[in-house]
Amino acid sequence: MTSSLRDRLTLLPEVDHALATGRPIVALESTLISHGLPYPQNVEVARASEAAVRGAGAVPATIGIRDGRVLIGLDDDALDGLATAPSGTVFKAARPSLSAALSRTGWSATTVSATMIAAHAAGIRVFATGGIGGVHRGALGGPDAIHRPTFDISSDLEELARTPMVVVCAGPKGILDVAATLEVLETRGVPVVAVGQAELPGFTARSAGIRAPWSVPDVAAAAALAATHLALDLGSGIVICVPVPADVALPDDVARAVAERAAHEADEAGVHGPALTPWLLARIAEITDGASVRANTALIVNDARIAGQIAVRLAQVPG
Ligand code: PSU
Ligand code: MN
Repeated sequence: MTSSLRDRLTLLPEVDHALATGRPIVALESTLISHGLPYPQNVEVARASEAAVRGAGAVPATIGIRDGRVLIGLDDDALDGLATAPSGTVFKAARPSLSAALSRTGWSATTVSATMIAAHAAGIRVFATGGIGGVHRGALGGPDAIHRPTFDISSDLEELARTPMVVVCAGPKGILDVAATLEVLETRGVPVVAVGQAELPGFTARSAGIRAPWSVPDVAAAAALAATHLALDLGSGIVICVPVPADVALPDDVARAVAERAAHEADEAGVHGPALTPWLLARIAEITDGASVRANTALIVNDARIAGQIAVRLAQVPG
């Protein structure tokens, strides 16, 4: 009953074999499947992400929690089970709720923080997601605060500060106070790197309207920087940001305006806590008539592909 995290891992045979033989592996999270996207786009994107990792020459390991076990790699049935579980029955597991997730029966999906914990325990070094969580608008007061500060800052940021892992995303989610999110990451020692552009990628938009702290010209340079970061053993992760594919990107100003509108509506509706991010993503999908979902699915698959390429390069460097 009181097993360690390692004792609770159930590895898919393919992932187990890849770990034993030093093959490149990419962890994928499951909250974007259960809470981030509607059915059937969620299961389609989960499958397409795994295929993109394979296409790059790496092994995918989608991570979820079921009946007290942390599953490192989901087979087809498990992926379907998670994606089609009745809405509201899948628990959202982050660092603070990991013990609760492991104490209940049924499915829990892992957020960026919980996926990093599980992937690190398994020995995986590269992870792909859509957009990391961060400082919500109004968390700190100031011009974006509608009432008093909410202090709603994702546990993703704390995890990035304390778990050495390469996290590939399309930038912090656009629903956030992105500038404040970057400041927290800087304070906590987490490099944030844009690939192929000076501007920070803006999740469903190409640019967040802010210069990225660092940028590198291409994936090879991103992989080299990530290898150096991990080798220094600083303890923290590194965030590699690749822009959403141009053909489905929302215009920068549209993405920003919609995010602001949704944040105001969430405040008026009194939505807060772990429900806030899923609520905002769903509301933005409604407001944009599905355009945000098209961008979100494309960027997730693109991130998985790039993460696969980085994992392949890292596997050539002893870790
Ligand atoms: N990326 C997406 N969609 C998502 C998420 C990421 O494209 O739904 C999830 C991740 O699991 C991330 C979570 O950790 O949103 C952030 O939730 P919160 O703000 O409650 O920490
Ligand atoms: Mn939160």
